[in-house]
Amino acid sequence: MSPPISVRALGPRIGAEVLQLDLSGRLSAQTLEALEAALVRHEALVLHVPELSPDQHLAIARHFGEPEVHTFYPNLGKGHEQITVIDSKLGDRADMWHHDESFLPSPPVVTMTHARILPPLGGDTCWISMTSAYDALSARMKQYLDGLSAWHDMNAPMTAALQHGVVTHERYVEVVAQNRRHLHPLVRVHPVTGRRTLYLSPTYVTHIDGLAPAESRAILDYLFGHCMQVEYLFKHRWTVGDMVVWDNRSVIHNAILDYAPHQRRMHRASVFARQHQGGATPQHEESACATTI
Ligand SMILES: O=C(O)CCC(=O)C(=O)O
Repeated sequence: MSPPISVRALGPRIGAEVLQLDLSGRLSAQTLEALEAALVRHEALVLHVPELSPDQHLAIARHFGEPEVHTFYPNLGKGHEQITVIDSKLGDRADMWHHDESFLPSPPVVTMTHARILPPLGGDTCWISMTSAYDALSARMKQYLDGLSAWHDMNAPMTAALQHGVVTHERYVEVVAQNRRHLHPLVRVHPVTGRRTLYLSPTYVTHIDGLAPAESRAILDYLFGHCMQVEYLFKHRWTVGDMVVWDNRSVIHNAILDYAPHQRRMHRASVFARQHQGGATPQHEESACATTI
């Protein structure tokens, strides 16, 4: 029997595309499972689906977990609150390295973003494989990180945005009042692959718990620099109708802001793990030092 989808790797560590995905009918359970397997293996998966409707977008999202209403981006409104809109015309952008909403106690496990309006040039998105970055650390550094946790704080980028005049003071106060922050282990275990992955980003992580401030800063700066090596990177140049699905447990991402004054509009859905799914039910033992996501 032929496989339900055909997947072509776009890089040795991260990134793949699905060739010829037919959306004219409902996607079969077999196809969705094959998509999930490809996602877990390649960490970021490009689909070419120009005809994808918001309902189809949500139907695919539901296979991966429980679609969320995003914490701070706007959405499509009544009936489609779980389709988030990131539109430069509305002043929204995502030009920061981050795991999606890592300031939540259980951040989304998978995100899928569909390109609706693109600038003539630019607006590419980049992903970094945090599993590959972890693998490449020295044995001594891995040992040092074991058992350490870091604070992920939604207010950190808001403060920067206020300083750069990107948000109003009213909006800043509204967001900061939510006081969303959470302590996560710096090293986590992927629940499906069992691979260890670094869990930190320069956007949301403020400091490592329990370390002297200068020590925390030095370690974070080393780790951020280490992760930013090009061999862990996958970059996608969008065409309208592309959708990229990424594994928020194992990658960070950044949408390059180089297209002003042109418009860039993306529709996205992200999902929380369901208790009965692989995403939430660890298939691998937790180690004493790293926590399964
Ligand atoms: O606009 C993009 O390409 C990425 C959007 C993003 O960062 C997000 O959905 O969290």
